[in-house]
Amino acid sequence: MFTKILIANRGEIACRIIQTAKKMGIATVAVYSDADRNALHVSLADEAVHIGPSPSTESYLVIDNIIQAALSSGAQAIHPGYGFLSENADFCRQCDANKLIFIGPPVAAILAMGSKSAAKNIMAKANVPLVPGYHGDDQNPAILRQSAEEMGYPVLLKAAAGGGGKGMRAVYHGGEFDQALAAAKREAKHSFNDEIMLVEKYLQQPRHVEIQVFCDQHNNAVHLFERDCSLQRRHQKVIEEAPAPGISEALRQRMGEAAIRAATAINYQGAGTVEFLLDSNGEFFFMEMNTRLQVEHPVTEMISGQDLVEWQLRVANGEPLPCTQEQLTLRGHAFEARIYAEDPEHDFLPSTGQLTVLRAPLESPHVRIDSGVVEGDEVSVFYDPMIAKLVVWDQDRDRALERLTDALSDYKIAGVTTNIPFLYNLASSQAFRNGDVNTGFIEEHEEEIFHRRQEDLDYAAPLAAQAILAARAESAKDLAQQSVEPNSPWHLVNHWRASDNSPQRLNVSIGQQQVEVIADATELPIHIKAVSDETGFNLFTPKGVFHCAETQPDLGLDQDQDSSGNLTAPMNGTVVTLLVDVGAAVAKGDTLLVMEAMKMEHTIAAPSDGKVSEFFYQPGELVDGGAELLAFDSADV
Ligand code: MV4
Repeated sequence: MFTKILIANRGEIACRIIQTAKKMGIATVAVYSDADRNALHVSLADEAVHIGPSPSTESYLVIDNIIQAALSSGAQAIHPGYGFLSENADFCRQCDANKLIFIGPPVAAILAMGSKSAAKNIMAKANVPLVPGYHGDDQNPAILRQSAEEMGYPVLLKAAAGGGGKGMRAVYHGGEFDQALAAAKREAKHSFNDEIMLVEKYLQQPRHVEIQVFCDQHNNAVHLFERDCSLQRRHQKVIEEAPAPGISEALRQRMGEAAIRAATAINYQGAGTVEFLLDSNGEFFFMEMNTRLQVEHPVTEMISGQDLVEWQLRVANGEPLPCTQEQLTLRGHAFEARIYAEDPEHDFLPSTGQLTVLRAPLESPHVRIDSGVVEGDEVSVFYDPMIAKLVVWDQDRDRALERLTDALSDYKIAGVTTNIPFLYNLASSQAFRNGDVNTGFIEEHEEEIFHRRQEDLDYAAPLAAQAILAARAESAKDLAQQSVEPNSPWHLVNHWRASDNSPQRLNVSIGQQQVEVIADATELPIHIKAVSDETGFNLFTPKGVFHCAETQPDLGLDQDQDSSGNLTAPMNGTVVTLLVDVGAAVAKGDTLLVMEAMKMEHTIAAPSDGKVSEFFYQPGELVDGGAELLAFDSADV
C-alpha cells in the first residue's frame, strides 16, 4: 500500500479522504491556498504545501503546482476528490508522466465520457438503454429538425460538451425549433467552445437515479446500489437518498447490471457513477457517467457498510475489489442534506462571513457529519459555500427521515444565513414523506416549502403564541434558577408549561407576516421545538420551520421594501447571459440577466414593467459585487 498520498482538494472532501488514509496508516499531504492557510484539512493532514493565492484558478486548479507539491513531499499517489481537477484528463496525464498514481480512472475513461454524443455511441454498443434521440455527426439544422419531427415533440436540445443544464433547450413545437437551436448553440459555443448538439425526446419530470459502480484492474466490477438525487434546484443537488424510494429489487438489478455494462465498456477503474433518468413508467435511460467519487457517496456508504475511499485506495494500489457482488448487501435507508451558507429567501444568494456559531448535532451510528469547517472559520467568496453534509441512517425511510428532520432542528449556526429551514421544510413536506420525488419537485411544491399558503400561517400562529408564553414562563424560571448559559443565543423552549393560564392577546411575526393571536398558555406538542436566535425564534413543526418573533402592535413591516428591484451584482462574478434585447418591453419579474458567482447562477429580474436601456456588461465579463449591471426604464415614469 502507499505510504503517503497527496490530497488535491480542500474542505470536507479533503478531510473525508484524510480520515480514511489515517485509518489505513497512510500519511497525508494537504495542499492549500492563501485563504485556506488555517483550514481544517490543513490541520488534519500530516504535512501541507502552499500552492498559491486564494482563487482556485491560481491554486487548486494549477496542475503544475499540485504535481510539484506531490513530488517535493514524496507522495506516491494523488487523490483529486471531486470538482477541481478530478475529471481533468490533462491532470491525469501529468500524474502518469511524473510516475504519480492518479486515484481515479485511466485517462481514456475520462476522455470517453467527455462528449455526450461519443458516450451515447459507446453505450448503444454496450446495450445500455438510451433516451431516444439523435447523436450523429451531421449537424445540419435541417437534419436535427427532421430528427425532432420524427421522434415527436417535446424534444430537448443538449450540448454534446454540456453539463449542469448549460446549452440545454426544451422545444415544444416545430415552430420554435430553429430559434431554440440557434440559442442553444450560441450558449454551448460560449460555455464550451463547442456547438455540437444532440436532440433527445424530452422526458417530463423524470427522476435522477444513479448507480455507484466500482471496477478494479483485474476485470472485476460491482455496483453498490443506487442513489436518488431528484431533489435538485437549478442543477444543484439538495437532498440525496439511498435506496431510491419505490424501486423494486428487479429494477435495481437491471439498472445495476446496465451500469456495470457502461463502466466495463470504457475499461473503467475505481469509483464511478452512472446517471440515469427514470421516467414515470419505470423505464430508465443512460444520462452520463461521472468518473470520480461523488459528493453524495456517504449515503451509499451508510446502506452498504463500505468505506468507498478505502476501496479507491485499494483499487489504485492494484488490489482486487474488497467484495464480490454477492457479498454486498443493502441495509436500511440513508439521506444526505447539503447544508449551505446561502439565503433561500433571496434567490439562494451565497452568504459569506464568519461562522460565529457552528454546533452540529451529535454524531452516532445514525447521524454523520462531513464538514471542512469549524466554529470561527470564514465562509469566503472563493469557494463553494457548503458548510457540511448531514447524513443520517435508519432501518427504513420513515425513520431515517425523522432522523433527518431531528438533526436539522439540532443544527446551530450563526454568522451566516443557511438553507437549514429550507431543507427542513423540504424534508417535512407531505410529498417528500410519500417518496414522491422527481426533478420538478421543488418548483412544484414551492408554496408549501416557502410557507406561502394561508393555511400555513393559520397553523403556525397559535403555536408561535404558545411558544412565546412558554418562553416567558421559562425565562422567569431561568432567572430564578440562573440556569441560562449566559452567552448562548440558543435556548430550547420545547414542552414548557406557562405559569399564567389566562388567554392573552399577542402580536407575532411569522416570516414576513404580522398576525395577532389570542393565546391560551398550554403545553407545546412534543414534536414542536422552538430555538431562539438573535431576532426571534425558529419553530420546528411537523409542517416545516417558521421563523417567529413577538412584535409590537400596529408596527407592520415596511411594505415598500422591494428586494426584487436590485439591478446590481450581488457579489463578484461573471455575467453569463443577457436574456432580453435592449429597448424591448419586459414585464415585472422577467429575468433580464444571468450571472455566475461562487459556482452558482443568479438571476436579475425586472423590478417593474419597462425596458432595459443599456447593459453595462457582456457575457463572459467579470463584475465586481455591487456594480450596476444595467440601466432600466420603468414603464410608469
Ligand atoms: C433530460 C431531461 C429530460 N429529458 N434529458 C439536466 C442536466 C443534464 N445533465 C441532463 N438533464 C436533463 N436531461 C431528457 N431527454 C431532464 C433533465 C433535467 C434534470 C436531470 C437530472 C436532474 C435534474 C434535472 C433538472 C432539470 C432537467
